[in-house]
Amino acid sequence: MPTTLINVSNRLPVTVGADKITKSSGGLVAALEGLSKGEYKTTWIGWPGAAFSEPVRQKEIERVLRDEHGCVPVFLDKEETEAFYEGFSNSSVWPLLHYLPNYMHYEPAWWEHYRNVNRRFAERVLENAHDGDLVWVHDYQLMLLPALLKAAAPHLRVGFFLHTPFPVYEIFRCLPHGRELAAGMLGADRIGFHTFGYLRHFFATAQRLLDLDPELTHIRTGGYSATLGVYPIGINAAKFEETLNSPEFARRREEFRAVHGGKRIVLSVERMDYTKGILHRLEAIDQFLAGSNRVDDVRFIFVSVPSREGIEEYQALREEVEAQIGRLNGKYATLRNSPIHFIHGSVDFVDLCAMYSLADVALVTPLIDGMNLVAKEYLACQRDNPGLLILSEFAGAAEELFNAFLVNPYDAGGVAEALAAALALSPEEKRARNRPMRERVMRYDAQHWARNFINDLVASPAPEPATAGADLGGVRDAIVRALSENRNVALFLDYDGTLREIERDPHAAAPTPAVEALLRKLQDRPNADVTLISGRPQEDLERWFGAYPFNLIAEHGASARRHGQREWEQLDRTVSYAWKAELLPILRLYEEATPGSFVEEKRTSLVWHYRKADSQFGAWKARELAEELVALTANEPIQVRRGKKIVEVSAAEVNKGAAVARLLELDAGYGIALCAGDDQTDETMFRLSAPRLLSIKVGDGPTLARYRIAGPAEFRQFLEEVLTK
Ligand code: GDG
Repeated sequence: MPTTLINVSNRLPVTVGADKITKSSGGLVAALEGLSKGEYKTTWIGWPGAAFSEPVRQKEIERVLRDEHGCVPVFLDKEETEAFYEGFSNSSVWPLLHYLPNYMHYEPAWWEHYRNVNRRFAERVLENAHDGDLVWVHDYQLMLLPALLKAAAPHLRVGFFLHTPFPVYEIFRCLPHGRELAAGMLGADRIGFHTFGYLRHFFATAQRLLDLDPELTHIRTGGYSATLGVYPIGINAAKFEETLNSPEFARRREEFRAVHGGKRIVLSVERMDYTKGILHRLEAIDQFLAGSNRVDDVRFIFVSVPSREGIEEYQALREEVEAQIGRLNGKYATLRNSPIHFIHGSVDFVDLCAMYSLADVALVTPLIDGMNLVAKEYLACQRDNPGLLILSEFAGAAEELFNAFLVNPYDAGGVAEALAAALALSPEEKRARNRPMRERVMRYDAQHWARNFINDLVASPAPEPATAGADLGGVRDAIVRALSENRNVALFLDYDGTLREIERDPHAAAPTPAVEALLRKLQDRPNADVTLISGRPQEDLERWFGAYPFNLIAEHGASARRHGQREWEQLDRTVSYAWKAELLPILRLYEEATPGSFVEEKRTSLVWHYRKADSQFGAWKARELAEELVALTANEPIQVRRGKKIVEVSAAEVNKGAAVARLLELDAGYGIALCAGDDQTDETMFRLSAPRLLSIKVGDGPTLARYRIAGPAEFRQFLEEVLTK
């Protein structure tokens, strides 16, 4: 049985018009068409390109799209397309992804629509997806979709590919709701970018904006793990090859050769978009023409496909480009030539290939571009009569197209010089430059790109169980059985991050009503013997939990208060803390050198906190501090620990595990015991090997615990379930 691949993009690969449906021929369509039919059955989910409000018409379109094109439409009305597509996607997200905050606009209502439309897409995917299907989400319009899908169907394999650049954190953070967008992408099992630079920027953004602790290509969050990868998109090589071999192509090329009467042709093809550097290019052309004595021999052809015309910036750009071209043609036209030939529209595919093939130079100078397929397509057409590619060094394609003339599009003089040099290059040299690039472009084509991404998506580690499900069945059954047989169940429960969600400010982490409701159930349940165990001082535990009939263990196991007693017992009477005075000045040095960090002096330990510092800088300094402390205390019974945004130094003999072991010894009559915790200090409990002792890790990260549960909310729910059975 072929695997079903559900491809999700803003636009379907077809456009539904008033009386017919037209197929589009983009690279993505070709890439997916090229996947073997025996291996994959492809369904496409997206917007059909126009608003259809009548239910009867919608039903009919839906049927035809599904039966004849393998497509499932997401219908959007006019208001939605304006707010979701032209608004948030193209006026807020697009400019920022392209480092142009000055072009950014934002309206809260757009964001609401963006969220709703992403939800609508999620519903459509979930209606159509079954276990074992692959879902591949494309681009910046659908950044929330991966996490929405994962939350509803954790076992679905979800991939996300970003076709644009991903900018540095300082730019991305300007985007209102950037945090939600990055978190949305992280719902995917695999996230693909065109270049390593974009991947690196996303990685740093996840670290700094979302406060995550990623490993170079893996980012774990909410029980899931996203793997990042680099997949430079290619062109539909087979279609170009086929067209170059067609008689139609040869005919058109000859026709155009005659039209342009022996002139040198410099070609630019793009959507009319401010990222493509059109005005900067015109400035370079002005400088070139001003310095050239062969103005009549060169013709610049601009194919500018109308794009996003509902957006003000795009209308303004069009006007400015047309005015500028008018000025330049006025300035440089002679009776023999008008140097710039401007087409505001698209040309058909064979014509495009003929022009690519005829052009002496392709001038591709975006200010920034995710990849830029035009550059690759131009090379594909340089088979017999080679021309030269001048390419912006800020296009993703520049990383692969190493033999092109690379230029800085902001440097008009430099681009003008490159133009003059390109026109003067010998055919042999052009051929030599193009050959290895063309080979690469034809070999690593769109099909290769899609296959690579999908193979890696299939090979991504299986999604980790986020919630109990079958995996927690064993521990649940054991507790329920013990309770039903009236045996004691000893519960050793960490507080912060286990029973209750972590707060940035530890003082704000008082028990919530949900936690209190659970604690009351625990206190009322006969045979449940509860110990709350924490790194917090005695006062916190007494204030919040003093009234419950629970054992309390404070300060990571340095002191305990048995249920029914008023006094705290020091478990660390024999431990010396003389080292605190010696190590404190070192921690102070790090406090001083790391803005936002601070030292906390506890009775039993010293803690350097950096959760309010820049997370990358903080993590770097934490590593340095931990190494320094480990080296200094190598021969002493002192433990240095890197926890969540902290480095802590404490006495090695004092830990939660030792305290739990002591209680278990004192009360060996328990039927079953369970310890649960979320961070490294809880690992000392998980390491214990007492009989009938079970362990649950709450949240991400490596652990010795036998079971895992996604977070405090899921853990509370789990306890409620076992207590009420
Ligand atoms: C986004 C990213 C990334 C253009 N004019 C005509 C025409 N085209 C075709 C070209 C090419 C496509 O449109 C443009 O693709 P680009 O890659 O150059 O740019 P974007 O549209 O901005 O695409 C970009 C891409 O996604 C893929 O990931 O490379 O960085 O911004 O295929 O041939 N086709 C025809 N007539 C035209 O007049 N037939």
